[in-house]
Amino acid sequence: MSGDTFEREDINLYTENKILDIFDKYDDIKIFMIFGNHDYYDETISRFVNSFPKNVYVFKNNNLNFYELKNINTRIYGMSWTEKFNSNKKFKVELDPNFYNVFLIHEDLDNNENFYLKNNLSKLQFDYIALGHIHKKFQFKNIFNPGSLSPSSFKDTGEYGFNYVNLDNALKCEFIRSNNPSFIQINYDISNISKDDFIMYFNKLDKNNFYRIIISGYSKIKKIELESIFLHLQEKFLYIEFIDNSYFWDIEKINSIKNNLLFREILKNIELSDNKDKLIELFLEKIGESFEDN
Ligand SMILES: [Mn+2]
Repeated sequence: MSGDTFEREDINLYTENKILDIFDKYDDIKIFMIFGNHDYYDETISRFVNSFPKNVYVFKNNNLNFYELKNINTRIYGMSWTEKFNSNKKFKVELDPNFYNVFLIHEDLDNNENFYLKNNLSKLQFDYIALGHIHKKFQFKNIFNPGSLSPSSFKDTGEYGFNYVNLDNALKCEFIRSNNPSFIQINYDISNISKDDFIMYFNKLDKNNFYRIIISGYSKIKKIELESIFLHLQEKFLYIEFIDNSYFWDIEKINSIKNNLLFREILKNIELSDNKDKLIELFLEKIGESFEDN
Protein backbone atom coordinates (compact mmCIF):
# COMPACT_ATOMS: atom_id res chain seq x y z
CA MET A 1 0.00 0.00 0.00
CA SER A 2 1.78 3.07 -1.31
CA GLY A 3 0.38 5.78 0.89
CA ASP A 4 -2.72 7.91 1.42
CA THR A 5 -4.62 4.89 2.65
CA PHE A 6 -6.28 7.28 5.09
CA GLU A 7 -7.32 10.86 5.29
CA ARG A 8 -5.75 11.76 8.65
CA GLU A 9 -8.59 14.06 9.73
CA ASP A 10 -11.15 11.33 8.97
CA ILE A 11 -9.57 8.63 11.10
CA ASN A 12 -12.14 7.76 13.76
CA LEU A 13 -13.13 4.68 15.70
CA TYR A 14 -15.21 3.41 12.77
CA THR A 15 -12.28 3.67 10.31
CA GLU A 16 -9.93 2.10 12.82
CA ASN A 17 -12.16 -0.91 13.47
CA LYS A 18 -12.95 -1.35 9.79
CA ILE A 19 -9.31 -1.46 8.72
CA LEU A 20 -8.28 -3.65 11.68
CA ASP A 21 -11.03 -6.11 10.73
CA ILE A 22 -9.74 -6.28 7.16
CA PHE A 23 -6.14 -6.78 8.30
CA ASP A 24 -7.29 -9.55 10.64
CA LYS A 25 -9.40 -11.24 8.00
CA TYR A 26 -6.35 -11.55 5.73
CA ASP A 27 -3.85 -12.44 8.44
CA ASP A 28 -2.14 -14.98 6.17
CA ILE A 29 -1.16 -12.18 3.77
CA LYS A 30 1.82 -9.93 4.44
CA ILE A 31 0.85 -6.31 3.93
CA PHE A 32 3.50 -3.60 3.42
CA MET A 33 2.52 -0.06 4.00
CA ILE A 34 4.01 3.40 3.59
CA PHE A 35 2.36 6.72 4.42
CA GLY A 36 1.73 9.64 2.07
CA ASN A 37 0.95 13.33 2.36
CA HIS A 38 -2.65 12.70 3.48
CA ASP A 39 -1.80 10.13 6.15
CA TYR A 40 1.82 11.12 7.00
CA TYR A 41 3.23 9.22 9.92
CA ASP A 42 3.86 11.07 13.17
CA GLU A 43 3.16 10.70 16.88
CA THR A 44 -0.52 11.54 16.40
CA ILE A 45 -1.39 8.46 14.39
CA SER A 46 1.21 6.19 15.96
CA ARG A 47 -1.29 4.83 18.53
CA PHE A 48 -3.57 3.66 15.71
CA VAL A 49 -0.72 2.30 13.55
CA ASN A 50 0.85 0.49 16.49
CA SER A 51 -2.37 -1.48 16.90
CA PHE A 52 -1.98 -3.07 13.45
CA PRO A 53 -1.59 -6.87 13.58
CA LYS A 54 1.72 -8.67 12.93
CA ASN A 55 1.02 -9.29 9.23
CA VAL A 56 1.16 -5.55 8.51
CA TYR A 57 4.67 -4.22 7.95
CA VAL A 58 4.87 -0.48 8.31
CA PHE A 59 7.52 2.00 7.15
CA LYS A 60 7.43 4.64 9.84
CA ASN A 61 10.03 7.18 8.70
CA ASN A 62 11.29 9.01 5.67
CA ASN A 63 14.55 7.13 5.30
CA LEU A 64 14.82 4.25 2.90
CA ASN A 65 14.45 0.94 4.76
CA PHE A 66 13.62 -2.59 3.75
CA TYR A 67 12.06 -5.80 5.03
CA GLU A 68 13.62 -9.02 3.87
CA LEU A 69 11.51 -12.08 3.05
CA LYS A 70 14.11 -14.85 2.88
CA ASN A 71 11.72 -17.62 1.82
CA ILE A 72 10.74 -15.82 -1.38
CA ASN A 73 14.07 -14.10 -1.87
CA THR A 74 12.56 -10.66 -1.81
CA ARG A 75 13.30 -7.31 -0.26
CA ILE A 76 10.52 -4.79 0.11
CA TYR A 77 11.86 -1.23 0.32
CA GLY A 78 9.84 1.75 1.39
CA MET A 79 9.84 5.24 2.85
CA SER A 80 7.03 7.32 4.29
CA TRP A 81 6.06 10.93 4.51
CA THR A 82 6.41 12.28 8.04
CA GLU A 83 4.89 15.70 7.37
CA LYS A 84 2.26 17.09 5.03
CA PHE A 85 4.30 19.21 2.63
CA ASN A 86 7.71 17.68 2.51
CA SER A 87 9.02 14.31 1.44
CA ASN A 88 12.52 12.92 1.22
CA LYS A 89 13.36 12.70 -2.48
CA LYS A 90 17.09 12.04 -2.24
CA PHE A 91 18.29 8.67 -1.13
CA LYS A 92 21.07 6.25 -1.88
CA VAL A 93 20.52 2.56 -2.30
CA GLU A 94 22.67 -0.37 -3.24
CA LEU A 95 20.52 -3.25 -4.30
CA ASP A 96 21.52 -6.86 -4.01
CA PRO A 97 20.61 -8.41 -7.38
CA ASN A 98 20.24 -11.82 -5.72
CA PHE A 99 16.93 -10.60 -4.35
CA TYR A 100 13.75 -9.46 -6.01
CA ASN A 101 13.70 -5.79 -5.06
CA VAL A 102 10.43 -3.95 -4.69
CA PHE A 103 10.09 -0.28 -3.73
CA LEU A 104 7.07 1.53 -2.27
CA ILE A 105 7.16 5.31 -2.68
CA HIS A 106 4.46 7.97 -2.54
CA GLU A 107 5.18 10.55 -5.25
CA ASP A 108 4.00 12.11 -8.48
CA LEU A 109 6.51 11.89 -11.31
CA ASP A 110 5.02 14.40 -13.66
CA ASN A 111 5.66 17.66 -11.88
CA ASN A 112 8.86 19.64 -12.41
CA GLU A 113 9.88 19.30 -8.81
CA ASN A 114 10.15 15.54 -9.23
CA PHE A 115 12.13 15.61 -12.45
CA TYR A 116 15.18 14.37 -10.55
CA LEU A 117 13.16 11.56 -9.05
CA LYS A 118 11.68 10.47 -12.38
CA ASN A 119 15.09 10.39 -14.00
CA ASN A 120 16.73 8.47 -11.23
CA LEU A 121 14.05 6.11 -9.98
CA SER A 122 13.79 4.18 -13.21
CA LYS A 123 17.60 3.79 -13.33
CA LEU A 124 17.71 2.05 -9.99
CA GLN A 125 17.60 -1.68 -10.56
CA PHE A 126 14.32 -2.31 -8.77
CA ASP A 127 12.18 -5.08 -10.20
CA TYR A 128 9.03 -3.21 -9.36
CA ILE A 129 8.38 0.30 -8.06
CA ALA A 130 4.92 0.72 -6.52
CA LEU A 131 3.96 4.36 -6.70
CA GLY A 132 1.13 6.11 -4.87
CA HIS A 133 -0.33 9.65 -4.84
CA ILE A 134 -1.90 10.17 -8.28
CA HIS A 135 -5.47 8.81 -8.61
CA LYS A 136 -5.17 7.99 -12.30
CA LYS A 137 -3.18 4.92 -13.30
CA PHE A 138 0.01 5.20 -15.34
CA GLN A 139 3.29 3.43 -15.91
CA PHE A 140 6.80 4.66 -16.66
CA LYS A 141 9.35 1.91 -17.30
CA ASN A 142 9.60 -0.13 -14.07
CA ILE A 143 7.49 2.41 -12.13
CA PHE A 144 3.85 1.45 -11.73
CA ASN A 145 1.11 3.70 -10.46
CA PRO A 146 -2.10 1.66 -10.35
CA GLY A 147 -4.03 4.71 -9.10
CA SER A 148 -6.70 4.65 -6.45
CA LEU A 149 -8.94 1.65 -5.90
CA SER A 150 -12.00 3.70 -6.65
CA PRO A 151 -12.67 7.12 -8.15
CA SER A 152 -13.67 9.82 -5.71
CA SER A 153 -14.96 12.70 -7.87
CA PHE A 154 -15.99 13.66 -11.42
CA LYS A 155 -12.33 14.54 -12.01
CA ASP A 156 -11.56 10.83 -11.66
CA THR A 157 -12.60 9.40 -15.00
CA GLY A 158 -11.38 6.12 -16.51
CA GLU A 159 -10.62 2.73 -14.96
CA TYR A 160 -9.81 2.17 -11.30
CA GLY A 161 -8.38 -0.88 -9.61
CA PHE A 162 -5.10 -2.51 -8.62
CA ASN A 163 -2.10 -4.35 -10.05
CA TYR A 164 -1.68 -8.09 -9.58
CA VAL A 165 2.06 -8.62 -9.98
CA ASN A 166 4.07 -11.79 -10.39
CA LEU A 167 7.86 -11.52 -10.24
CA ASP A 168 8.72 -15.17 -10.92
CA ASN A 169 11.10 -15.27 -13.90
CA ALA A 170 9.91 -12.14 -15.70
CA LEU A 171 7.66 -9.40 -14.35
CA LYS A 172 4.01 -10.03 -15.07
CA CYS A 173 1.65 -7.22 -14.18
CA GLU A 174 -2.08 -7.53 -14.56
CA PHE A 175 -4.44 -4.64 -13.87
CA ILE A 176 -7.62 -5.74 -12.07
CA ARG A 177 -10.53 -3.35 -12.26
CA SER A 178 -12.35 -3.00 -8.94
CA ASN A 179 -16.10 -3.01 -9.17
CA ASN A 180 -16.75 0.37 -7.66
CA PRO A 181 -19.14 2.85 -9.21
CA SER A 182 -17.61 5.08 -11.88
CA PHE A 183 -17.96 8.84 -12.09
CA ILE A 184 -19.32 9.62 -15.54
CA GLN A 185 -19.85 13.05 -17.05
CA ILE A 186 -22.05 13.25 -20.14
CA ASN A 187 -22.66 16.21 -22.42
CA TYR A 188 -26.14 15.74 -23.82
CA ASP A 189 -27.51 17.96 -26.59
CA ILE A 190 -31.28 17.66 -26.41
CA SER A 191 -32.12 19.62 -29.56
CA ASN A 192 -34.99 17.79 -31.27
CA ILE A 193 -35.16 15.14 -28.54
CA SER A 194 -38.67 14.25 -27.47
CA LYS A 195 -39.67 13.67 -23.88
CA ASP A 196 -39.94 9.90 -24.47
CA ASP A 197 -36.54 9.73 -26.16
CA PHE A 198 -35.08 11.72 -23.28
CA ILE A 199 -36.37 9.26 -20.69
CA MET A 200 -35.38 6.28 -22.87
CA TYR A 201 -31.80 7.60 -23.03
CA PHE A 202 -31.47 7.47 -19.26
CA ASN A 203 -33.20 4.13 -18.92
CA LYS A 204 -30.32 2.62 -20.89
CA LEU A 205 -27.62 3.86 -18.48
CA ASP A 206 -26.23 1.72 -15.64
CA LYS A 207 -28.02 3.14 -12.59
CA ASN A 208 -25.16 2.18 -10.24
CA ASN A 209 -22.71 4.85 -11.35
CA PHE A 210 -22.36 8.50 -10.41
CA TYR A 211 -23.50 10.78 -13.22
CA ARG A 212 -23.16 14.45 -14.02
CA ILE A 213 -25.28 15.34 -17.05
CA ILE A 214 -24.66 18.63 -18.81
CA ILE A 215 -27.65 19.42 -20.99
CA SER A 216 -27.47 21.82 -23.92
CA GLY A 217 -29.37 22.72 -27.05
CA TYR A 218 -32.80 24.07 -27.84
CA SER A 219 -35.21 21.98 -25.86
CA LYS A 220 -38.58 20.83 -27.14
CA ILE A 221 -39.42 19.90 -23.57
CA LYS A 222 -40.68 22.62 -21.27
CA LYS A 223 -38.45 23.47 -18.31
CA ILE A 224 -41.06 22.50 -15.77
CA GLU A 225 -41.39 19.08 -17.41
CA LEU A 226 -37.62 18.67 -17.56
CA GLU A 227 -37.35 19.39 -13.87
CA SER A 228 -39.90 16.78 -12.94
CA ILE A 229 -38.04 14.25 -15.12
CA PHE A 230 -34.81 15.11 -13.26
CA LEU A 231 -36.52 14.41 -9.93
CA HIS A 232 -37.93 11.16 -11.23
CA LEU A 233 -34.49 10.02 -12.46
CA GLN A 234 -32.81 11.02 -9.22
CA GLU A 235 -34.98 8.50 -7.42
CA LYS A 236 -33.89 5.73 -9.79
CA PHE A 237 -30.14 6.37 -9.92
CA LEU A 238 -27.53 5.85 -7.22
CA TYR A 239 -26.46 9.44 -7.97
CA ILE A 240 -27.31 11.74 -10.87
CA GLU A 241 -27.03 15.49 -11.15
CA PHE A 242 -28.10 17.76 -14.00
CA ILE A 243 -26.60 20.98 -15.19
CA ASP A 244 -29.23 22.34 -17.49
CA ASN A 245 -27.90 24.77 -20.11
CA SER A 246 -30.70 24.09 -22.58
CA TYR A 247 -33.24 26.62 -23.84
CA PHE A 248 -36.87 25.97 -24.33
CA TRP A 249 -37.94 26.97 -27.81
CA ASP A 250 -41.63 26.99 -28.59
CA ILE A 251 -41.74 26.95 -32.41
CA GLU A 252 -45.47 27.62 -32.60
CA LYS A 253 -45.15 30.73 -30.55
CA ILE A 254 -42.20 31.95 -32.57
CA ASN A 255 -44.19 31.38 -35.78
CA SER A 256 -47.05 33.33 -34.33
CA ILE A 257 -44.93 36.44 -33.84
CA LYS A 258 -42.99 36.15 -37.09
CA ASN A 259 -44.98 38.95 -38.66
CA ASN A 260 -44.32 41.28 -35.80
CA LEU A 261 -42.54 44.39 -37.18
CA LEU A 262 -39.91 44.60 -34.41
CA PHE A 263 -39.15 40.91 -34.72
CA ARG A 264 -38.61 41.22 -38.47
CA GLU A 265 -36.39 44.26 -37.99
CA ILE A 266 -34.17 42.37 -35.54
CA LEU A 267 -33.89 39.37 -37.87
CA LYS A 268 -32.97 41.66 -40.79
CA ASN A 269 -30.15 43.19 -38.77
CA ILE A 270 -28.87 39.82 -37.65
CA GLU A 271 -28.87 38.69 -41.29
CA LEU A 272 -26.56 41.61 -42.18
CA SER A 273 -24.17 41.06 -39.31
CA ASP A 274 -20.72 39.43 -39.60
CA ASN A 275 -21.46 37.51 -36.45
CA LYS A 276 -24.72 36.03 -37.68
CA ASP A 277 -24.54 32.55 -36.12
CA LYS A 278 -23.64 33.79 -32.66
CA LEU A 279 -26.38 36.44 -32.77
CA ILE A 280 -29.04 33.95 -33.86
CA GLU A 281 -28.05 31.67 -31.03
CA LEU A 282 -28.23 34.53 -28.53
CA PHE A 283 -31.52 35.77 -29.96
CA LEU A 284 -33.16 32.33 -29.75
CA GLU A 285 -31.84 31.91 -26.23
CA LYS A 286 -33.45 35.19 -25.15
CA ILE A 287 -36.71 34.44 -26.97
CA GLY A 288 -36.72 31.01 -25.29
CA GLU A 289 -36.20 32.60 -21.89
CA SER A 290 -39.05 35.04 -22.41
CA PHE A 291 -41.40 32.18 -23.29
CA GLU A 292 -40.23 30.34 -20.21
CA ASP A 293 -41.26 33.27 -18.06
CA ASN A 294 -44.76 33.15 -19.47
MN1 LIG B 1 -0.81 11.78 -1.93
